[in-house]
Amino acid sequence: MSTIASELKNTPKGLGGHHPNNAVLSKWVVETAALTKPDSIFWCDGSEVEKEYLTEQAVAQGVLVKLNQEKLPGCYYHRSNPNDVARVEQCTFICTDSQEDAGPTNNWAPPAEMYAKLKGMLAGSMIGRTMFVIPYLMGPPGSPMTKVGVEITDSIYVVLNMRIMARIGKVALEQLGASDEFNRGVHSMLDLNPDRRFIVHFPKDNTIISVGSGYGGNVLLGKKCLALRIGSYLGRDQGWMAEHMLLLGVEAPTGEKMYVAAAFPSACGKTNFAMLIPPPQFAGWKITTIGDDIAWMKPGPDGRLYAINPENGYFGVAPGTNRKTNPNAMTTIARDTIYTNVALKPDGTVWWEGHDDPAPAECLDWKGNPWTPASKEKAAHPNSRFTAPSLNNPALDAAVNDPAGVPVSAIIFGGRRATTMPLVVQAFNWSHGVYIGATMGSETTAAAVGVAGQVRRDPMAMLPFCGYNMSLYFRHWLNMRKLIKFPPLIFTVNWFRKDKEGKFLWPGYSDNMRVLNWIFERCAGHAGANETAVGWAPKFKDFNTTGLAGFGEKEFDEVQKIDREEWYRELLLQDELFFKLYERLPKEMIFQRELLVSRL
Ligand code: OXD
Ligand code: MN
Repeated sequence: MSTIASELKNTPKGLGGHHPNNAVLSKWVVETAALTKPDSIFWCDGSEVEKEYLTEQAVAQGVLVKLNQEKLPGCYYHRSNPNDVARVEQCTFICTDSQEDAGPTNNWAPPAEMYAKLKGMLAGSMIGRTMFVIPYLMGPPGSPMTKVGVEITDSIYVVLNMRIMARIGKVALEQLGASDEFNRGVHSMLDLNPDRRFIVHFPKDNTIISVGSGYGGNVLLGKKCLALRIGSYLGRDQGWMAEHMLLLGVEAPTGEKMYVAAAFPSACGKTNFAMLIPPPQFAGWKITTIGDDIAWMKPGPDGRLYAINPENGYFGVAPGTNRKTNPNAMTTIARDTIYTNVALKPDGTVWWEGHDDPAPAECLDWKGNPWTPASKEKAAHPNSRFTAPSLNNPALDAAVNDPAGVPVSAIIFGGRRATTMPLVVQAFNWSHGVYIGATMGSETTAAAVGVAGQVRRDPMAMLPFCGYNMSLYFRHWLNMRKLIKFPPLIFTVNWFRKDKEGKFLWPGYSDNMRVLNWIFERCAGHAGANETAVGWAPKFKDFNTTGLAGFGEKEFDEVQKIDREEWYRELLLQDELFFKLYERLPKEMIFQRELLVSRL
Protein backbone atom coordinates (compact mmCIF):
# COMPACT_ATOMS: atom_id res chain seq x y z
CA MET A 1 0.00 0.00 0.00
CA SER A 2 1.34 3.36 -0.84
CA THR A 3 -1.24 5.98 -0.06
CA ILE A 4 -2.39 7.19 3.31
CA ALA A 5 -6.04 6.79 2.24
CA SER A 6 -6.04 3.02 2.50
CA GLU A 7 -4.71 2.74 6.03
CA LEU A 8 -6.41 1.94 9.33
CA LYS A 9 -7.49 -1.51 8.37
CA ASN A 10 -8.21 -3.21 11.64
CA THR A 11 -7.98 -0.36 14.10
CA PRO A 12 -11.07 0.86 15.95
CA LYS A 13 -12.63 4.07 14.76
CA GLY A 14 -10.86 7.16 16.02
CA LEU A 15 -7.50 5.49 16.53
CA GLY A 16 -4.46 5.49 14.33
CA GLY A 17 -5.65 8.18 11.97
CA HIS A 18 -4.33 11.45 13.29
CA HIS A 19 -2.69 12.87 10.21
CA PRO A 20 -0.59 15.92 10.65
CA ASN A 21 -1.22 19.14 8.94
CA ASN A 22 2.29 18.92 7.60
CA ALA A 23 2.83 18.19 3.94
CA VAL A 24 6.52 17.33 4.30
CA LEU A 25 5.82 14.78 6.99
CA SER A 26 2.89 13.24 5.10
CA LYS A 27 4.97 12.96 1.95
CA TRP A 28 7.84 11.27 3.76
CA VAL A 29 5.48 8.78 5.41
CA VAL A 30 3.84 7.97 2.06
CA GLU A 31 7.25 7.47 0.47
CA THR A 32 8.41 5.22 3.29
CA ALA A 33 5.20 3.19 3.04
CA ALA A 34 5.71 2.85 -0.70
CA LEU A 35 9.12 1.36 0.02
CA THR A 36 8.29 -0.87 2.98
CA LYS A 37 4.75 -1.85 1.87
CA PRO A 38 3.00 -2.27 5.22
CA ASP A 39 -0.54 -3.68 5.42
CA SER A 40 -1.68 -0.60 7.32
CA ILE A 41 -0.38 2.66 8.73
CA PHE A 42 -1.06 3.72 12.30
CA TRP A 43 -0.41 7.33 13.35
CA CYS A 44 0.19 7.46 17.08
CA ASP A 45 -1.55 10.25 18.98
CA GLY A 46 -0.12 9.43 22.41
CA SER A 47 -3.53 9.11 24.10
CA GLU A 48 -4.43 6.75 26.93
CA VAL A 49 -7.04 5.00 24.77
CA GLU A 50 -4.38 4.34 22.21
CA LYS A 51 -2.05 2.95 24.86
CA GLU A 52 -4.74 0.54 26.05
CA TYR A 53 -5.53 -0.60 22.55
CA LEU A 54 -1.89 -1.14 21.54
CA THR A 55 -1.08 -2.89 24.82
CA GLU A 56 -3.96 -5.31 24.23
CA GLN A 57 -2.73 -5.93 20.71
CA ALA A 58 0.81 -6.56 21.95
CA VAL A 59 -0.46 -9.08 24.50
CA ALA A 60 -2.62 -10.81 21.89
CA GLN A 61 0.40 -11.05 19.58
CA GLY A 62 2.60 -12.47 22.35
CA VAL A 63 4.95 -9.49 22.21
CA LEU A 64 4.07 -8.59 25.80
CA VAL A 65 3.01 -10.73 28.75
CA LYS A 66 0.63 -9.12 31.21
CA LEU A 67 2.21 -9.26 34.67
CA ASN A 68 0.40 -9.69 37.98
CA GLN A 69 -1.71 -6.53 37.98
CA GLU A 70 -2.26 -6.56 41.72
CA LYS A 71 1.41 -6.60 42.52
CA LEU A 72 2.68 -4.72 39.48
CA PRO A 73 -0.18 -2.57 38.14
CA GLY A 74 0.22 -1.52 34.54
CA CYS A 75 3.36 -3.63 34.12
CA TYR A 76 4.21 -5.91 31.20
CA TYR A 77 6.97 -8.29 30.28
CA HIS A 78 8.90 -8.78 27.09
CA ARG A 79 11.54 -11.25 25.95
CA SER A 80 13.73 -10.23 23.07
CA ASN A 81 15.36 -12.55 20.59
CA PRO A 82 18.38 -13.97 22.46
CA ASN A 83 20.68 -12.71 19.71
CA ASP A 84 19.45 -9.17 20.24
CA VAL A 85 20.06 -7.98 23.81
CA ALA A 86 22.42 -4.98 23.71
CA ARG A 87 23.67 -2.13 21.58
CA VAL A 88 25.76 -3.27 18.66
CA GLU A 89 28.60 -0.83 18.17
CA GLN A 90 30.11 -2.81 15.32
CA CYS A 91 26.85 -2.36 13.35
CA THR A 92 26.45 1.34 14.20
CA PHE A 93 27.45 3.80 11.48
CA ILE A 94 27.87 7.54 11.15
CA CYS A 95 27.45 8.34 7.46
CA THR A 96 28.86 11.82 7.05
CA ASP A 97 30.02 12.95 3.61
CA SER A 98 33.65 12.24 4.37
CA GLN A 99 35.12 9.57 6.60
CA GLU A 100 37.18 12.20 8.37
CA ASP A 101 34.00 13.88 9.63
CA ALA A 102 32.95 10.64 11.31
CA GLY A 103 36.47 10.25 12.66
CA PRO A 104 38.57 7.26 13.64
CA THR A 105 36.28 6.06 16.45
CA ASN A 106 33.11 5.62 14.34
CA ASN A 107 32.17 3.15 11.63
CA TRP A 108 31.63 4.99 8.39
CA ALA A 109 30.31 4.29 4.91
CA PRO A 110 29.57 6.67 2.02
CA PRO A 111 25.99 7.92 2.52
CA ALA A 112 24.78 7.05 -1.00
CA GLU A 113 26.12 3.53 -0.76
CA MET A 114 24.58 3.04 2.69
CA TYR A 115 21.21 4.48 1.66
CA ALA A 116 21.13 2.08 -1.30
CA LYS A 117 21.95 -0.90 0.88
CA LEU A 118 19.38 0.00 3.55
CA LYS A 119 16.68 0.78 1.01
CA GLY A 120 17.27 -2.67 -0.43
CA MET A 121 16.68 -4.18 2.99
CA LEU A 122 13.64 -2.00 3.67
CA ALA A 123 11.96 -2.81 0.34
CA GLY A 124 8.82 -4.74 1.26
CA SER A 125 10.08 -5.23 4.82
CA MET A 126 6.69 -4.34 6.33
CA ILE A 127 4.54 -6.58 4.15
CA GLY A 128 1.97 -8.17 6.46
CA ARG A 129 2.81 -5.72 9.24
CA THR A 130 1.51 -2.43 10.56
CA MET A 131 3.64 0.62 10.09
CA PHE A 132 3.46 2.87 13.13
CA VAL A 133 4.25 6.57 12.82
CA ILE A 134 5.38 8.07 16.11
CA PRO A 135 5.81 11.84 16.23
CA TYR A 136 7.77 12.62 19.38
CA LEU A 137 9.50 15.36 21.32
CA MET A 138 12.91 15.15 22.87
CA GLY A 139 12.69 17.75 25.61
CA PRO A 140 9.90 19.53 27.46
CA PRO A 141 7.06 20.88 25.30
CA GLY A 142 7.64 24.47 24.34
CA SER A 143 11.35 24.53 25.12
CA PRO A 144 13.60 26.18 22.54
CA MET A 145 16.05 23.34 23.21
CA THR A 146 13.47 20.64 22.40
CA LYS A 147 13.70 18.74 19.11
CA VAL A 148 10.99 16.98 17.16
CA GLY A 149 11.49 13.52 15.76
CA VAL A 150 9.25 11.12 13.90
CA GLU A 151 9.95 7.42 14.14
CA ILE A 152 8.42 5.00 11.70
CA THR A 153 8.55 1.45 13.02
CA ASP A 154 6.99 -1.95 12.46
CA SER A 155 7.40 -2.89 16.12
CA ILE A 156 4.55 -2.43 18.56
CA TYR A 157 7.09 -2.93 21.37
CA VAL A 158 8.97 0.13 20.10
CA VAL A 159 5.77 2.19 20.13
CA LEU A 160 4.95 1.21 23.71
CA ASN A 161 8.50 1.93 24.87
CA MET A 162 8.71 5.21 22.97
CA ARG A 163 5.54 6.42 24.63
CA ILE A 164 7.29 5.99 27.98
CA MET A 165 10.67 7.39 26.95
CA ALA A 166 9.46 10.44 25.01
CA ARG A 167 6.47 12.75 24.75
CA ILE A 168 4.67 11.36 21.74
CA GLY A 169 1.76 12.10 19.45
CA LYS A 170 -0.32 15.24 19.46
CA VAL A 171 2.08 17.29 21.58
CA ALA A 172 4.88 16.67 19.09
CA LEU A 173 2.78 17.49 16.03
CA GLU A 174 1.73 20.71 17.71
CA GLN A 175 5.33 21.74 18.31
CA LEU A 176 6.28 20.74 14.76
CA GLY A 177 3.47 22.69 13.07
CA ALA A 178 4.18 23.04 9.37
CA SER A 179 7.94 22.99 9.81
CA ASP A 180 10.14 20.54 7.94
CA GLU A 181 12.66 20.48 10.78
CA PHE A 182 12.27 17.07 12.34
CA ASN A 183 14.41 13.99 12.65
CA ARG A 184 13.39 11.24 10.26
CA GLY A 185 13.78 7.80 11.79
CA VAL A 186 12.91 4.52 10.12
CA HIS A 187 13.05 1.25 12.01
CA SER A 188 12.22 -2.20 10.74
CA MET A 189 12.80 -5.44 12.58
CA LEU A 190 13.39 -7.43 9.36
CA ASP A 191 14.04 -11.01 10.49
CA LEU A 192 16.34 -10.05 13.39
CA ASN A 193 19.26 -11.61 11.57
CA PRO A 194 22.43 -10.16 13.15
CA ASP A 195 24.05 -10.13 9.70
CA ARG A 196 21.42 -7.69 8.52
CA ARG A 197 21.53 -5.46 11.58
CA PHE A 198 22.47 -1.82 11.00
CA ILE A 199 22.00 1.30 13.08
CA VAL A 200 22.84 4.12 10.72
CA HIS A 201 22.95 7.87 11.16
CA PHE A 202 22.96 10.41 8.37
CA PRO A 203 23.67 13.56 10.39
CA LYS A 204 23.48 16.00 7.48
CA ASP A 205 19.98 14.76 6.63
CA ASN A 206 18.90 14.53 10.28
CA THR A 207 17.98 10.94 9.43
CA ILE A 208 18.33 7.57 11.15
CA ILE A 209 17.70 4.12 9.74
CA SER A 210 17.77 1.12 12.04
CA VAL A 211 17.17 -2.42 10.80
CA GLY A 212 17.38 -5.95 12.10
CA SER A 213 17.16 -5.27 15.84
CA GLY A 214 14.50 -4.81 18.48
CA TYR A 215 16.81 -3.86 21.38
CA GLY A 216 16.05 -0.50 23.04
CA GLY A 217 19.33 1.30 22.47
CA ASN A 218 19.21 0.34 18.79
CA VAL A 219 15.55 1.07 18.11
CA LEU A 220 14.15 3.72 20.47
CA LEU A 221 15.52 6.22 18.02
CA GLY A 222 14.95 9.29 20.18
CA LYS A 223 17.45 8.08 22.75
CA LYS A 224 20.99 7.19 21.68
CA CYS A 225 20.49 7.87 17.96
CA LEU A 226 18.82 11.29 18.04
CA ALA A 227 19.52 12.65 21.53
CA LEU A 228 23.21 11.73 21.44
CA ARG A 229 24.61 10.91 17.98
CA ILE A 230 22.58 13.30 15.84
CA GLY A 231 22.25 15.67 18.82
CA SER A 232 26.01 16.00 19.28
CA TYR A 233 26.40 16.75 15.58
CA LEU A 234 23.66 19.41 15.66
CA GLY A 235 25.03 20.82 18.92
CA ARG A 236 28.45 21.42 17.41
CA ASP A 237 26.93 23.49 14.60
CA GLN A 238 24.37 25.24 16.79
CA GLY A 239 26.48 26.02 19.87
CA TRP A 240 25.10 23.53 22.39
CA MET A 241 26.11 20.17 23.83
CA ALA A 242 24.42 16.76 23.74
CA GLU A 243 25.96 14.67 26.50
CA HIS A 244 25.67 11.17 27.97
CA MET A 245 24.96 12.64 31.39
CA LEU A 246 22.49 12.29 34.21
CA LEU A 247 21.15 15.50 35.71
CA LEU A 248 20.29 15.90 39.37
CA GLY A 249 19.39 18.62 41.82
CA VAL A 250 21.10 18.88 45.24
CA GLU A 251 19.36 20.92 47.90
CA ALA A 252 21.06 21.74 51.19
CA PRO A 253 19.15 22.08 54.48
CA THR A 254 19.62 25.84 54.07
CA GLY A 255 17.46 25.70 50.93
CA GLU A 256 20.40 26.46 48.65
CA LYS A 257 20.06 24.36 45.50
CA MET A 258 22.38 23.40 42.67
CA TYR A 259 22.21 21.17 39.62
CA VAL A 260 24.89 18.68 38.69
CA ALA A 261 25.45 16.81 35.42
CA ALA A 262 27.44 13.58 35.44
CA ALA A 263 28.82 11.39 32.65
CA PHE A 264 29.46 7.72 33.32
CA PRO A 265 29.76 4.98 30.71
CA SER A 266 26.76 2.68 30.21
CA ALA A 267 25.77 0.50 33.16
CA CYS A 268 28.02 2.33 35.68
CA GLY A 269 25.24 3.49 38.00
CA LYS A 270 23.94 6.71 36.43
CA THR A 271 20.35 5.80 37.28
CA ASN A 272 21.31 5.02 40.88
CA PHE A 273 23.21 8.30 41.26
CA ALA A 274 20.41 10.32 39.67
CA MET A 275 17.91 8.95 42.20
CA LEU A 276 20.17 8.86 45.25
CA ILE A 277 18.63 9.07 48.71
CA PRO A 278 21.10 10.67 51.16
CA PRO A 279 22.17 8.58 54.18
CA PRO A 280 20.68 9.42 57.60
CA GLN A 281 23.62 11.70 58.50
CA PHE A 282 22.47 14.08 55.77
CA ALA A 283 19.14 15.04 57.28
CA GLY A 284 17.64 17.93 55.37
CA TRP A 285 19.60 17.28 52.17
CA LYS A 286 17.51 16.43 49.11
CA ILE A 287 18.49 14.92 45.79
CA THR A 288 16.05 15.27 42.92
CA THR A 289 16.20 13.80 39.43
CA ILE A 290 16.02 15.68 36.18
CA GLY A 291 17.34 12.80 34.05
CA ASP A 292 19.35 9.59 34.29
CA ASP A 293 21.06 9.29 30.92
CA ILE A 294 21.16 12.31 28.64
CA ALA A 295 21.59 16.06 29.05
CA TRP A 296 21.29 18.78 26.42
CA MET A 297 23.11 21.88 27.56
CA LYS A 298 23.18 25.39 26.20
CA PRO A 299 24.51 28.72 27.48
CA GLY A 300 21.70 30.81 28.96
CA PRO A 301 21.15 34.58 28.88
CA ASP A 302 22.71 34.94 32.36
CA GLY A 303 26.00 33.40 31.25
CA ARG A 304 25.44 30.05 32.92
CA LEU A 305 25.08 26.67 31.26
CA TYR A 306 21.46 25.45 31.18
CA ALA A 307 20.40 21.83 30.75
CA ILE A 308 17.30 19.86 29.88
CA ASN A 309 16.68 16.14 29.93
CA PRO A 310 15.37 15.31 26.45
CA GLU A 311 13.81 12.08 27.72
CA ASN A 312 10.61 11.41 29.63
CA GLY A 313 11.36 8.00 31.10
CA TYR A 314 14.09 5.66 32.27
CA PHE A 315 15.48 2.74 30.33
CA GLY A 316 17.48 1.30 33.20
CA VAL A 317 19.52 -1.82 33.85
CA ALA A 318 17.51 -4.17 36.11
CA PRO A 319 20.16 -6.47 37.66
CA GLY A 320 21.56 -4.99 40.84
CA THR A 321 18.59 -2.65 41.29
CA ASN A 322 17.04 -3.11 44.72
CA ARG A 323 15.74 -1.22 47.77
CA LYS A 324 19.30 -0.66 49.01
CA THR A 325 20.98 0.39 45.78
CA ASN A 326 18.09 2.46 44.46
CA PRO A 327 14.86 2.66 46.47
CA ASN A 328 13.45 5.40 44.23
CA ALA A 329 13.92 3.23 41.17
CA MET A 330 12.14 0.35 42.89
CA THR A 331 9.16 2.64 43.53
CA THR A 332 9.35 3.99 39.99
CA ILE A 333 9.21 0.54 38.40
CA ALA A 334 6.42 -0.81 40.61
CA ARG A 335 3.83 0.29 38.02
CA ASP A 336 3.40 1.24 34.35
CA THR A 337 6.70 -0.43 33.48
CA ILE A 338 7.82 -2.68 30.66
CA TYR A 339 10.37 -5.26 31.78
CA THR A 340 12.62 -6.74 29.13
CA ASN A 341 14.71 -9.92 29.51
CA VAL A 342 14.37 -10.28 33.29
CA ALA A 343 13.15 -13.55 34.86
CA LEU A 344 9.41 -14.30 35.12
CA LYS A 345 8.11 -15.81 38.35
CA PRO A 346 5.14 -18.19 38.55
CA ASP A 347 3.05 -15.52 40.33
CA GLY A 348 3.39 -13.14 37.39
CA THR A 349 6.03 -10.93 38.96
CA VAL A 350 9.64 -10.47 37.92
CA TRP A 351 13.07 -11.15 39.36
CA TRP A 352 16.71 -10.50 38.53
CA GLU A 353 20.11 -11.08 40.07
CA GLY A 354 20.53 -8.53 42.85
CA HIS A 355 16.77 -8.19 43.50
CA ASP A 356 15.62 -7.70 47.12
CA ASP A 357 13.68 -10.95 47.01
CA PRO A 358 15.64 -14.18 47.30
CA ALA A 359 16.06 -16.20 44.14
CA PRO A 360 12.75 -17.91 43.34
CA ALA A 361 12.66 -21.69 43.78
CA GLU A 362 11.61 -21.82 40.15
CA CYS A 363 10.91 -19.37 37.37
CA LEU A 364 11.39 -18.86 33.65
CA ASP A 365 14.67 -17.26 32.71
CA TRP A 366 15.07 -14.44 30.20
CA LYS A 367 15.05 -16.96 27.36
CA GLY A 368 11.84 -18.58 28.62
CA ASN A 369 13.54 -21.73 29.91
CA PRO A 370 12.77 -23.22 33.35
CA TRP A 371 15.28 -21.91 35.88
CA THR A 372 16.11 -22.82 39.49
CA PRO A 373 18.82 -21.50 41.83
CA ALA A 374 20.87 -24.55 40.84
CA SER A 375 20.95 -23.39 37.20
CA LYS A 376 24.36 -22.35 35.94
CA GLU A 377 23.11 -19.50 33.79
CA LYS A 378 21.75 -16.21 35.01
CA ALA A 379 17.98 -15.91 35.33
CA ALA A 380 17.94 -12.35 34.00
CA HIS A 381 20.18 -11.17 31.19
CA PRO A 382 22.91 -8.88 32.65
CA ASN A 383 21.62 -6.12 30.36
CA SER A 384 17.94 -6.75 31.11
CA ARG A 385 16.02 -3.51 31.41
CA PHE A 386 13.04 -1.66 32.76
CA THR A 387 11.28 1.09 30.83
CA ALA A 388 9.47 3.34 33.29
CA PRO A 389 7.90 6.81 33.19
CA SER A 390 9.76 9.66 34.94
CA LEU A 391 6.49 10.69 36.53
CA ASN A 392 6.64 7.61 38.77
CA ASN A 393 9.89 8.78 40.36
CA PRO A 394 9.23 10.05 43.91
CA ALA A 395 12.36 12.20 43.62
CA LEU A 396 11.45 13.85 40.33
CA ASP A 397 12.69 17.45 40.27
CA ALA A 398 10.01 20.14 40.06
CA ALA A 399 11.85 21.83 37.16
CA VAL A 400 11.89 18.75 34.94
CA ASN A 401 9.47 20.33 32.45
CA ASP A 402 10.88 23.84 32.68
CA PRO A 403 11.37 24.98 29.08
CA ALA A 404 14.36 27.06 30.19
CA GLY A 405 16.16 24.05 31.67
CA VAL A 406 18.19 24.18 34.88
CA PRO A 407 21.52 25.94 35.51
CA VAL A 408 24.42 23.50 35.90
CA SER A 409 26.95 24.21 38.66
CA ALA A 410 29.11 21.11 38.33
CA ILE A 411 29.98 18.51 35.71
CA ILE A 412 31.24 15.14 36.89
CA PHE A 413 33.12 12.57 34.83
CA GLY A 414 33.33 9.05 36.19
CA GLY A 415 34.40 5.60 35.19
CA ARG A 416 34.54 2.10 36.58
CA ARG A 417 38.19 1.70 37.58
CA ALA A 418 39.60 -0.88 39.99
CA THR A 419 42.87 1.05 40.33
CA THR A 420 44.57 4.42 39.75
CA MET A 421 41.61 6.79 39.86
CA PRO A 422 40.86 8.53 43.17
CA LEU A 423 37.37 8.78 44.61
CA VAL A 424 37.09 12.44 43.70
CA VAL A 425 39.17 15.36 42.42
CA GLN A 426 38.33 18.68 40.89
CA ALA A 427 39.88 19.83 37.63
CA PHE A 428 42.09 22.91 37.81
CA ASN A 429 40.05 24.67 35.13
CA TRP A 430 37.77 24.03 32.14
CA SER A 431 40.48 22.84 29.71
CA HIS A 432 41.96 20.55 32.35
CA GLY A 433 38.41 19.27 32.88
CA VAL A 434 38.03 18.65 29.16
CA TYR A 435 41.31 16.69 29.25
CA ILE A 436 40.03 14.64 32.20
CA GLY A 437 36.80 13.89 30.32
CA ALA A 438 38.66 13.15 27.10
CA THR A 439 40.94 10.61 28.77
CA MET A 440 38.25 8.83 30.75
CA GLY A 441 38.64 5.08 30.89
CA SER A 442 36.24 2.47 32.18
CA GLU A 443 35.85 -1.26 32.42
CA THR A 444 33.40 -2.48 29.80
CA THR A 445 29.92 -3.67 30.83
CA ALA A 446 27.05 -5.70 29.41
CA ALA A 447 25.31 -2.69 27.86
CA ALA A 448 27.17 -3.30 24.63
CA VAL A 449 27.96 -6.58 22.94
CA GLY A 450 31.53 -7.73 23.70
CA VAL A 451 33.76 -8.85 26.54
CA ALA A 452 32.87 -7.18 29.86
CA GLY A 453 35.54 -5.99 32.32
CA GLN A 454 38.32 -4.61 30.10
CA VAL A 455 39.43 -1.02 30.48
CA ARG A 456 38.68 0.95 27.38
CA ARG A 457 38.94 4.68 26.77
CA ASP A 458 35.50 6.20 26.74
CA PRO A 459 35.91 9.97 26.38
CA MET A 460 33.11 11.78 28.22
CA ALA A 461 31.29 8.39 28.15
CA MET A 462 30.55 9.32 24.52
CA LEU A 463 32.71 6.86 22.60
CA PRO A 464 29.67 4.90 21.32
CA PHE A 465 27.52 8.01 20.98
CA CYS A 466 29.52 10.82 19.38
CA GLY A 467 28.00 11.66 16.00
CA TYR A 468 31.18 13.09 14.49
CA ASN A 469 34.96 13.15 14.78
CA MET A 470 35.91 12.71 18.44
CA SER A 471 38.84 15.14 18.12
CA LEU A 472 36.49 17.83 16.86
CA TYR A 473 34.15 16.98 19.71
CA PHE A 474 36.98 17.82 22.15
CA ARG A 475 37.51 21.03 20.18
CA HIS A 476 33.80 21.82 20.58
CA TRP A 477 34.08 21.31 24.35
CA LEU A 478 37.01 23.73 24.45
CA ASN A 479 35.16 26.23 22.28
CA MET A 480 32.06 26.11 24.48
CA ARG A 481 34.09 27.73 27.24
CA LYS A 482 34.05 30.95 25.24
CA LEU A 483 30.25 30.93 25.18
CA ILE A 484 29.81 30.29 28.92
CA LYS A 485 30.63 33.20 31.17
CA PHE A 486 30.18 31.21 34.40
CA PRO A 487 31.19 27.67 33.50
CA PRO A 488 30.35 24.73 35.76
CA LEU A 489 33.26 23.35 37.80
CA ILE A 490 34.47 19.99 36.54
CA PHE A 491 35.12 16.96 38.75
CA THR A 492 36.08 13.34 38.27
CA VAL A 493 34.90 10.47 40.48
CA ASN A 494 35.46 6.74 40.76
CA TRP A 495 33.14 4.70 42.97
CA PHE A 496 34.78 1.43 41.96
CA ARG A 497 38.37 1.46 43.28
CA LYS A 498 39.42 -1.83 44.92
CA ASP A 499 42.12 -2.95 47.34
CA LYS A 500 44.63 -5.72 46.61
CA GLU A 501 42.12 -8.34 47.75
CA GLY A 502 39.59 -7.04 45.26
CA LYS A 503 37.36 -5.43 47.88
CA PHE A 504 35.75 -2.09 47.08
CA LEU A 505 37.41 0.80 48.94
CA TRP A 506 34.29 2.93 48.86
CA PRO A 507 30.76 1.85 49.88
CA GLY A 508 29.12 3.75 47.01
CA TYR A 509 25.35 4.07 46.49
CA SER A 510 23.77 6.41 49.05
CA ASP A 511 27.20 7.24 50.50
CA ASN A 512 28.07 8.91 47.20
CA MET A 513 26.15 11.77 48.81
CA ARG A 514 29.35 12.47 50.73
CA VAL A 515 31.19 13.13 47.49
CA LEU A 516 28.30 15.18 46.17
CA ASN A 517 28.36 17.15 49.41
CA TRP A 518 32.03 18.08 48.87
CA ILE A 519 31.33 19.01 45.25
CA PHE A 520 28.42 21.18 46.39
CA GLU A 521 30.60 22.92 48.96
CA ARG A 522 33.34 23.49 46.38
CA CYS A 523 30.81 25.10 44.03
CA ALA A 524 29.50 27.20 46.91
CA GLY A 525 33.08 28.26 47.74
CA HIS A 526 32.94 26.74 51.24
CA ALA A 527 35.25 23.71 51.15
CA GLY A 528 39.02 23.70 50.96
CA ALA A 529 41.14 21.41 48.79
CA ASN A 530 44.67 20.11 48.43
CA GLU A 531 46.52 20.57 45.18
CA THR A 532 47.64 17.22 43.76
CA ALA A 533 49.20 16.21 40.46
CA VAL A 534 45.82 15.26 39.05
CA GLY A 535 43.59 18.02 40.46
CA TRP A 536 42.17 19.56 43.63
CA ALA A 537 41.48 16.85 46.20
CA PRO A 538 39.30 17.06 49.31
CA LYS A 539 40.96 17.54 52.70
CA PHE A 540 39.86 14.83 55.09
CA LYS A 541 38.48 17.43 57.47
CA ASP A 542 36.22 18.84 54.76
CA PHE A 543 34.90 15.43 53.79
CA ASN A 544 31.87 14.25 55.76
CA THR A 545 32.48 10.70 57.01
CA THR A 546 30.23 10.78 60.07
CA GLY A 547 28.42 7.49 60.53
CA LEU A 548 30.59 5.74 57.98
CA ALA A 549 31.70 2.77 60.04
CA GLY A 550 35.29 1.68 59.53
CA PHE A 551 36.13 4.58 57.25
CA GLY A 552 38.68 6.92 58.78
CA GLU A 553 41.55 9.02 57.52
CA LYS A 554 43.60 5.95 56.57
CA GLU A 555 40.81 4.57 54.40
CA PHE A 556 40.22 8.02 52.95
CA ASP A 557 43.90 8.32 52.00
CA GLU A 558 43.75 4.90 50.42
CA VAL A 559 40.75 5.69 48.21
CA GLN A 560 42.23 9.09 47.31
CA LYS A 561 45.76 7.79 46.72
CA ILE A 562 47.65 8.98 43.68
CA ASP A 563 50.17 6.31 42.85
CA ARG A 564 52.83 7.57 40.49
CA GLU A 565 53.60 4.18 38.97
CA GLU A 566 49.93 3.58 38.24
CA TRP A 567 49.67 7.01 36.66
CA TYR A 568 52.65 6.37 34.37
CA ARG A 569 50.89 3.25 33.11
CA GLU A 570 47.67 5.21 32.80
CA LEU A 571 49.38 7.83 30.64
CA LEU A 572 50.63 5.16 28.27
CA LEU A 573 47.11 3.75 27.97
CA GLN A 574 45.73 7.22 27.33
CA ASP A 575 48.28 7.67 24.57
CA GLU A 576 46.65 4.87 22.61
CA LEU A 577 43.55 6.99 22.19
CA PHE A 578 45.51 10.15 21.50
CA PHE A 579 47.54 8.40 18.78
CA LYS A 580 44.33 7.20 17.20
CA LEU A 581 42.88 10.71 17.27
CA TYR A 582 46.17 12.50 16.70
CA GLU A 583 45.46 14.05 13.33
CA ARG A 584 42.87 16.55 14.55
CA LEU A 585 43.46 16.41 18.29
CA PRO A 586 43.33 19.93 19.80
CA LYS A 587 46.81 20.89 20.93
CA GLU A 588 45.39 21.82 24.34
CA MET A 589 44.99 18.09 24.98
CA ILE A 590 48.70 17.50 24.35
CA PHE A 591 49.61 20.47 26.56
CA GLN A 592 47.40 19.19 29.36
CA ARG A 593 49.08 15.81 29.07
CA GLU A 594 52.53 17.40 29.32
CA LEU A 595 51.48 19.47 32.33
CA LEU A 596 50.23 16.32 34.02
CA VAL A 597 53.52 14.54 33.32
CA SER A 598 55.49 17.39 34.79
CA ARG A 599 53.27 17.56 37.88
CA LEU A 600 53.68 13.82 38.40
C1 OXD B 1 21.97 3.02 27.90
C2 OXD B 1 23.35 2.83 27.47
O1 OXD B 1 21.11 2.17 27.61
O2 OXD B 1 24.17 3.73 27.71
O3 OXD B 1 21.68 4.07 28.48
O4 OXD B 1 23.68 1.78 26.86
MN1 MN C 1 23.29 5.47 28.55
